[in-house]
Amino acid sequence: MSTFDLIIRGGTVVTASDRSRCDVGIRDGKVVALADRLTDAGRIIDATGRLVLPGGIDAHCHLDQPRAQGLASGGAVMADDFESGTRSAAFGGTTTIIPFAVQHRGQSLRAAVADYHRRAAGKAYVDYAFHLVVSDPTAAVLGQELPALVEAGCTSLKVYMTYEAMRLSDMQILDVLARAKELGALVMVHAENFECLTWLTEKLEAAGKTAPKYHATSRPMAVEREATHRAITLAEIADTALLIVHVSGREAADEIRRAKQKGLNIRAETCPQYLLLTEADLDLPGFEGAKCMCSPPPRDKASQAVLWQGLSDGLFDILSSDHAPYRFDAQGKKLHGLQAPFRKVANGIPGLETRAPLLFSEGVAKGRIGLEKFVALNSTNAARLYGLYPRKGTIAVGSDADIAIWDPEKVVTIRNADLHHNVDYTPFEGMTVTGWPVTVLSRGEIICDGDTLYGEKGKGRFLECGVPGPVGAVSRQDKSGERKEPSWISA
Ligand code: DUC
Ligand code: ZN
Ligand code: ZN
Repeated sequence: MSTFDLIIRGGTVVTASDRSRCDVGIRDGKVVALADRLTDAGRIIDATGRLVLPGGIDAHCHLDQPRAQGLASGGAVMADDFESGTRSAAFGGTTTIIPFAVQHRGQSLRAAVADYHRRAAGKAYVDYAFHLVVSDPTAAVLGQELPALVEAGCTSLKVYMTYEAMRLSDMQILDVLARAKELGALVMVHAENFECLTWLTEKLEAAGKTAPKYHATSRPMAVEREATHRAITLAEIADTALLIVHVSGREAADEIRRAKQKGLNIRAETCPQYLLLTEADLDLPGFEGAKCMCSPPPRDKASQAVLWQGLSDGLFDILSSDHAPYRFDAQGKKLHGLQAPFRKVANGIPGLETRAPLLFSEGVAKGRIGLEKFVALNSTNAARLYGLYPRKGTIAVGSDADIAIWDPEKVVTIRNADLHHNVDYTPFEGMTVTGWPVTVLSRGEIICDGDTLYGEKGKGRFLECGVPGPVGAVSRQDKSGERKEPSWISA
């Protein structure tokens, strides 16, 4: 028997803190050696001239969520399930995803999670964890269900300040924040002011302004800025951590910077669409602009510059896709027809496969961020944030061998026809990127090589998240009073 199952030879191994030319030895799905020259393996991958990076972690994506009214979807169908979504992720160098188990009002949170486990079972190509969405924080949910789910490894949850069927009042958000603090869970927030955007939407509709471009008009930067400020204030009052997700505008970014400068425990996420698209992309002929409709909407060039600055200087902790797989057909964006007012069009765009290549190309290849920062934003910070580090998010002895081998010079023009999701468009169609992951491993097994899928569906496993980094100071206690570590530490 060989010493290693696999050696990745001669590449440049990059982590969030350093880089070195070395071989990576893998056995039983884990990295077991990093050294100048390793020998004796069942298989050797020549990575000369390549970058050997931790697999990406897309910590914000939506897959196979049940249809419902009063949500971002407007009743549209999600075209990607755990099979097509994780396949697409893998081809883009992402080896862990964290989608959302959504509680609908009146529903038990535990039932929502049980349903989501059923949807994922036997389908995933890469490992996955779940965030929760809490839309009905009853005494039973906060008192019994949430603690049980945190114990079961769902240690992060999202709350909404908008959408009729999802939004919580400030008082409810305070209740959730306070409970999450006790449990050692991390709260994420969708920060848009519901009443302001509803008021603006009604005015626009009364004036007959219902085309996709008015989606952006109905949700100006102030709508996001105010809600971001309020959410930060609520976290300050509850004296706990908060993650602001999908930040789009420079004004919201300013609020986050101020909060961080004050020493508040605020974390932030942005997405490729806010770095690369603007409001003008919603203003295309006919219904085309709906392809770039998401909430919050893309902003302006000045916001893009502020977000890039924030990615490079640590304002933003992670870059996620917010993959929301609505097709451009009658099941998706066109569910209510081509003349549908923007209010009825599904909010969200696909991006699991293009997330990391876009960050690499626009960030590293264009000199906006260094390689180590890319690894941090693409992988390591999400692992730390959500209690998966160092099992995921790095290349170190003992870590899972989730690895993406990148050709930093490969030039790819993004075409939806070449992507592996089940959505019939990409908002990034025709963009040319430099750098692409050419070989991708999940726990030591090659799942993609070039255009070929080698992974087996169903091999991706559910990950129990440990204590999230920002709330790491809080000790989670089990019934015996002992601190509960993430299961993989004791495994
Ligand atoms: N919020 C998300 O996080 N994703 C899609 C749409 C939305 O409103
Ligand atoms: Zn959201
Ligand atoms: Zn989302």
